[in-house]
Amino acid sequence: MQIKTYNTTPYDDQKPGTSGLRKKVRVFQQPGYLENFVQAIFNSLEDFQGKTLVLGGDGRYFNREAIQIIIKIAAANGFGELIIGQGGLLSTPAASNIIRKYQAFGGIVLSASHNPGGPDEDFGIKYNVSNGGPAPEKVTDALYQNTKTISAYHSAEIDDINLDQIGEIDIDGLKIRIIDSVADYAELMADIFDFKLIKDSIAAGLITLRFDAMHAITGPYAKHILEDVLGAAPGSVFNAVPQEDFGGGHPDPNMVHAHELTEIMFSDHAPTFGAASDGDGDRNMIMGANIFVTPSDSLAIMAANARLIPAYAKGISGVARSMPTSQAVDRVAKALNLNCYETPTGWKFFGNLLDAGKITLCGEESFGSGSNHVREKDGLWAVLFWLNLIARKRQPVADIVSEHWQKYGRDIYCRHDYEAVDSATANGIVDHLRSQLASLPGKTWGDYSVQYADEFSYTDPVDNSVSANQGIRIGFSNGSRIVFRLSGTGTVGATLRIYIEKYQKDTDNLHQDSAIALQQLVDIAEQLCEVKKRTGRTEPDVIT
Ligand code: VG1
Ligand code: CO
Repeated sequence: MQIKTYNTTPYDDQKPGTSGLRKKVRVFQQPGYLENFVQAIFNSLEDFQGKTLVLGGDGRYFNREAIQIIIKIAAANGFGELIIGQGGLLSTPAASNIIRKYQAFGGIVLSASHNPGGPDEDFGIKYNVSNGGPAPEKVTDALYQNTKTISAYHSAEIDDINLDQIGEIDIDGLKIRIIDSVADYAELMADIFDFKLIKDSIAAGLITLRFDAMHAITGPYAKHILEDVLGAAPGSVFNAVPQEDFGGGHPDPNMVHAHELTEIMFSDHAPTFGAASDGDGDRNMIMGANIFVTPSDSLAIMAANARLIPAYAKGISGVARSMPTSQAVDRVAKALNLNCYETPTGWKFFGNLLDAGKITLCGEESFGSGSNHVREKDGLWAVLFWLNLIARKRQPVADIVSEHWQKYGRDIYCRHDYEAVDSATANGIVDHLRSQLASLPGKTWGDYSVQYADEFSYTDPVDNSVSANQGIRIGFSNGSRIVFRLSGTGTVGATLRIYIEKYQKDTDNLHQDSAIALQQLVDIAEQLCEVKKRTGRTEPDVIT
């Protein structure tokens, strides 16, 4: 195999964010931009000669071109085998599974997840390590340092690979395997859940369902598992064909962007269960007839009922949630005497806890949950968990949620996002918040008295690494919280996220409207951060 070395100069904007590097497609299309980043990944790794690399993406615009470029750079850098999803497609959880199952050295996942796709939209790339999970910060830091000094990349002089043809090819000792994107993942799901029970419940009409794949990667996975294997009516999975631009929408499974599903679920012909997933298949939204389950509640309910699922029937070792996620799961952990961890935002922080067996389930408020079955969050896994739960409990979603609240109380929750804020203004908001921290404890607004105010810093209990500046937390003596942080996945300006949570244990008041219940805290948040005042905006871009 001929290997060519190309001189290059560094780009100064290749710092990975919450989940890899995300930029506009046109940024990635600059000469050497993707090549630099991929070579920098390999420069920061050791001892991978002859080993296996997994490659796949969510199918968005530029996915195929990027894969051909990466194949050539990986070949030139000495990998011995490349495992690639057919058509260049692998959902994020499926990629994680493939890395683990075939004991690969690592994997490259191409996705900008919930961000829109298309020539003028977003693209992304991230590196996952041998446990199947996103590279931890020490790896992404080394990779970033490399992008700043890179002077050359290597590329093999080989023809483009036919990504659509399943099979194995050998190029001068380099093995390239194109695999079915769905089969291994479907097998894993069948090992975790009681497929027979779910299938019988669907056949008996106890469960009727709609799944919105949002024109994204989960379509083929959901169609195969829910319709072909579990027998859901044809058409139950809709928007099921992955498109390069996700049909022009945001493939983000919340009630704002999955409005088609939301309308169905709040209509009088709603099925018993509804769900959606995101661009790369790691997020999930859970709904029942006339009810939306917040991701934080979903995690808590899964933890409380884990023993009803075959894979977790012997019990779970512990749970973790990202810092802004509501404390609902903490209450379950306390009652069941489970380990409970609060980590920074982003799945990479769960990896060590899962590897060490300290936790079995984990999740984030941003519509992500997962378990030790892979090292990524997993949208369809969460959907199957709920289907298995409904089939076991033989109860509607609304009753399962309501009973949970009766027992543990309810953490009423919402998140307000202010998107594409001028970066200097956003940093000014965070500085302003930071400057108030010392003086906030003891300050009172009506029922809310500040108990603590800090900037979250996390010390990993496994390797003792410290991640500082992970968001501003303001906790009130009645258990309520307001959290502020800047997004690490956006591609335009800055996104300010405000997370608001109120604990309600009075059993007569569990079903109140969350917007009304949280209004006072929303007002306090504005007084503290002044986002409306400083940006001139009157309301958030998205409320979830
Ligand atoms: C967001 C979410 C975070 C999630 C991340 C990646 O990050 O808040 O919880 O892990 O996206 O999810 P940020 O920094 O924008 O808040 V995915 O499904 O976009 O890979
Ligand atoms: Co995602």
